[in-house]
Order: sequence, then structure tokens, then C-alpha cells
Amino acid sequence: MKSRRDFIKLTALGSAAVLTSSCLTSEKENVEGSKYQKDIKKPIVVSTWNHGIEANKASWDILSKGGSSLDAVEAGVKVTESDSNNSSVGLGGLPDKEGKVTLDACIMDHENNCGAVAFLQDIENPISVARKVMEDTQHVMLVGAGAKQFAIEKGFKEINLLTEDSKKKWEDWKVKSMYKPVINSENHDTIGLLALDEKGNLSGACTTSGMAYKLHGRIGDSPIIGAGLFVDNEVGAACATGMGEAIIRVAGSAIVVELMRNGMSPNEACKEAVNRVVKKHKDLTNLQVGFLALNKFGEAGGYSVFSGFNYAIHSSKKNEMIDTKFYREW
Ligand code: SD4
Repeated sequence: MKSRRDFIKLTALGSAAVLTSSCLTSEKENVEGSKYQKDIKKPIVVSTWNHGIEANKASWDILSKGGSSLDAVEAGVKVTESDSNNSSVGLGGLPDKEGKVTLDACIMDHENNCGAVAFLQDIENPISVARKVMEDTQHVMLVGAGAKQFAIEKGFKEINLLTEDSKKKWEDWKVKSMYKPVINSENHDTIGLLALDEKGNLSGACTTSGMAYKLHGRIGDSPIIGAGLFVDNEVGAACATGMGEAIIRVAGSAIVVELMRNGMSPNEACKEAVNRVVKKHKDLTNLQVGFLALNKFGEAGGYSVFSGFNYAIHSSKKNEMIDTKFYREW
């Protein structure tokens, strides 16, 4: 027989569950119900750094025709992955210490479906492989040789991702033979892209070649759901860029979404997540981290540890760059 104490415990748990579920329902109604419907800015797409302008255009082509946010985020970041002039994402990405280009990416939709690949080599569009992991397997993440084998089985072509330019930069770096992988002003161009479609559904994508000259086998935040990217369709979406280790330590993107759930605006939530990064690291040297967020109402915001972080935002009005506020001058 259950004791009175157990009964009280269970009853308390029961009421908490009822409270939680009623809170969730009313949150949902606030967003989807008629009261706020007219205030939602949709469709809309936001993405990190200057290359976001081109990525947003590809996403917008889909969103403006009523397409899904999932298709939009994949199409958007593929533009950056296939741009050989970008040295931090996909083709042309700077290699690791051994001269190998290894790619990390993840994707997440409005139903918390997610897929990721990490330490993937010789495939131009890791985001599309991540989507296949999400849609065609029981798993969330594949890494390394297994991820590549899966990609090839799915029909992706094997290509050399190391361009002449990236190879030259790596060779110059080797001459100095200093193991000092840092996020600096030329090495911070991961793309995170978040979209809200006409139906009010959010999705996100994040893809990178990671920190230049990293240790072979190193994986950053970008393919990790909750670190480089997180989406909760009841609240909003967030993505991260910068020093992956610091972002993982604070569960960066998941925290931004939770802060928005608790009532913060995207700008406030990104600022508070940056404050946590700052608080947890004694040495901020080269520790650039930027967060970008988009809530269910189509409001966007960002914040970074150091100056220089910006994001591109495409609404029905225009596609423009916004400089975020920051904790410290670079
Ligand atoms: C990483 N977060 O691998 C990535 C790098 C990055 O902007 O975002 N650069 O740690």
C-alpha cells in the first residue's frame, strides 16, 4: 500500500504535470490562436555572417512560394557549402592539422526530428546527408567513415574538398608548425540558418568545416543538436557560431531557446547565453561565440562575445545585414 507521503509526492507530481501541459497548451494557443496571428512576421529567414545574404536568397525562393522551412534551410546552407571561396564551410573549407577537410552539419525541423553528420570527408553537401540521416534512418548522428559510406550509398558523389587556396594556407600554417587552432577574424564563417515558413513552422540548419587546423578527429558544436542548433516549434530556434568547445560547455542553442520560452526576446536570450559563456571561461582570449535566434513571432536577434558578429535577415521587405551587440570589443 502506498504511504501518505508517497501519495502526496504523486499528487504533487500530477499537478505539476497538469500545470506544465496547460502552460504548453496556452503558449501554443498564444502563437497559433487568432489573438497573435496577425502579428507573426512570416515567412522569414535569418543566417549567420555575410554569406547569409546569398544563403537567404535560396531559402527565400522556397519560403516565398509557400515551401517548407525544412526545404528552405537545407537549400540555403547548401549555397554556402558549395561556395569554394568560403574557407569555413564545405568545399574549400580549411583543413585540420593533417590537411584533411572534415565537415560537421546538422538539421532540425518543427517536430523535433533531427539529423547530423560529423567528421565527414569528401562530400560537398553534408547538410543533405544530415537530412537523409534524419529521414531515412532511426538515428540522429553518423560520423566519419560510417557517415561517408552512408552518403555514398545514398548517391552522394565523392569529391576532393581541399582547394588549391586552402592547401596553400595549410602549408603556410605548417611552416610555422605551431599548434594553435583559434577562432579569429578570418576563421569564423560557420553558417547557421533559421527559417519560419508560411504555415508557422520553424526549422534550422548548421554546417561548417570547423576550426581551421584542429586536431584530426575533433568535432565542434555545429553538428550537435542543442549546441550548434536547436529548434522548438512552440518557442523558437537558435544557432551558434564561434569556438565550439565553449558553445558545447553551456549547451548554447538549447539554452537560448529555453530563455525565450521563459519570456526573453531573441536579443535578450542570446545576450544571456553569451553571459554564461563569459562566466564559465576565465580566459576570453580568442573566445568568439555568437548566437542567433528567431522566435515563433518571426522576431530575430543575436549577440556575441566579441564585436564583429553579424547576421542576414530576409523578410518580405528586404534581405539585409544586421550587426549584433557584443560583450567586448575584438
Ligand atoms: C566549430 N563552431 O567547429 C564551429 C566553428 C565556427 O564560425 O562556428 N566558426 O567550433
